[in-house]
Amino acid sequence: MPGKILIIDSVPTNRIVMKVKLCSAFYQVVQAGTLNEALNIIRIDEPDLVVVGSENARDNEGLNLCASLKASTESASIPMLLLTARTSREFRMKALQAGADDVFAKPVKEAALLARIRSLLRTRDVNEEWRLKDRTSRVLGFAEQPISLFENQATILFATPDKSTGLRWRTHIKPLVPFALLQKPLCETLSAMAKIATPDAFVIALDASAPEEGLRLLAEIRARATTRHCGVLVVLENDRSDTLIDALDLGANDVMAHGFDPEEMAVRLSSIVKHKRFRDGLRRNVQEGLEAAVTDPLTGLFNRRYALPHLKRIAEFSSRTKRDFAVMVADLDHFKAINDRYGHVAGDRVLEVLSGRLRDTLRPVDLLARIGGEEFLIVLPATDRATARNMADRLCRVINREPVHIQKSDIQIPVTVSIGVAMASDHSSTGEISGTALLDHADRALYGAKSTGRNQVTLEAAARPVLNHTARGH
Ligand code: GH3
Ligand code: MG
Repeated sequence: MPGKILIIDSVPTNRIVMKVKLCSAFYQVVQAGTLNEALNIIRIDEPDLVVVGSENARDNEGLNLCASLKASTESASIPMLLLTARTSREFRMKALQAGADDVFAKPVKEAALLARIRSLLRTRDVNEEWRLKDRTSRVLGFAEQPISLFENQATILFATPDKSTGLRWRTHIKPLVPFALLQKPLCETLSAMAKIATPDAFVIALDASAPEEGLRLLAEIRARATTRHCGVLVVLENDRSDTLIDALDLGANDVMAHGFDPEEMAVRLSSIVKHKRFRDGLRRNVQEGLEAAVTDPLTGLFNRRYALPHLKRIAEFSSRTKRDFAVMVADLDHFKAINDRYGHVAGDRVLEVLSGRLRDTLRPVDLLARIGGEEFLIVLPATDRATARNMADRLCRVINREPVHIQKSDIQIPVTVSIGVAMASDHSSTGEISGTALLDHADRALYGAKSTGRNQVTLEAAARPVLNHTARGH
């Protein structure tokens, strides 16, 4: 089933006619004759979309129904269409202001109505998907940011066939919306995107005689990664349902079928921007949640959850390319004593500062992760033994180079580190190199470095210290 639609109409025959139309397009249909019946249905089993039908004599009833559904928290986010016998602009404006997503005049053009339903359901699906992901991030304890819809001014770009239309529209819209307004000729809009910040929404004017250019721009906007999430409002100069259907199916968020009208455009644009900003917020939350899931909050380094699969991928890549790589485990020396002597907060600061020193010394391609309290995993891809040894030596030195200064208490804490190193090439004769096995080997080498004095590097194959910074006076 492509979706569930609730028809609300006080006239039973109208409901039946509409039900037949929607069922033939494979929608599941439920019906209500009054607002209360509708709210009961919504409470039990939320529909994906609501179609409100209203008769001439009862048009205000239809408007009130829309307003009541928008006002109820249970139904506020469900898209809503109003079918009416009235065709006046005034009535259309009232319906949009009451919360309807669109208004169709009876007799309804079935294909256009179905295209509008498809478009609204598609948007709703996308919103739901992001809402679900956002909820997951929150349940996991990430992404606590509330969504702010208008933290900075939204930008709208008018793409019109000629400059004068764009100018006229901007002038009329400006007093009605709090947005920054730009304009470009249709044919230059895409090339302009490389030079300007991506707008929140596009308004595309379709030339009645040659709508192809505008439709092509719409398709490009939806295809490109940078503009895919922008809102799009299409303006048709004549009420051509084939063009309207094309625009909706190509991904327009909304279509003005009766040409330019400043008030109507302001209402539709505000709704598009609000929805777009809401989705942006959800997406950002999910992105930040994903980052938080793989990041250690104290040091900002990757955590074990990220590091181990990454190590596995490096091992697989190395097996394929036959290039050696190094796995290191670095562990701070006598860290417990640092905590005991200076306190846990100072200990945390030491971890932060030293993580920064390690990060600044490694190359961007190297992996650095905090895999235990004061234990770090370092992986150097495509690296031979001599280079790995040099790098481990440098890391030892940068940790020991100068004590960590704790500003608050103005104390200096000297710290050293021991590093165990395992080289993939020492194990490649046994076939596939396993990242976790190499990690075990590096751990064993680290044990060697600890047991023979600390503040030094031990290579697994050598199994003895190769550098001793204490002895060298560091
Ligand atoms: P060794 O030289 O043998 O590694 O000795 P060590 O004291 O560093 O090792 P041990 O495993 O005995 O102690 C590690 C200490 O690290 C114990 C724990 O309190 C501390 N630690 C672990 N995680 C954190 C943290 O996030 N912050 C702080 N301040 N201390 C931590
Ligand atoms: Mg330690």
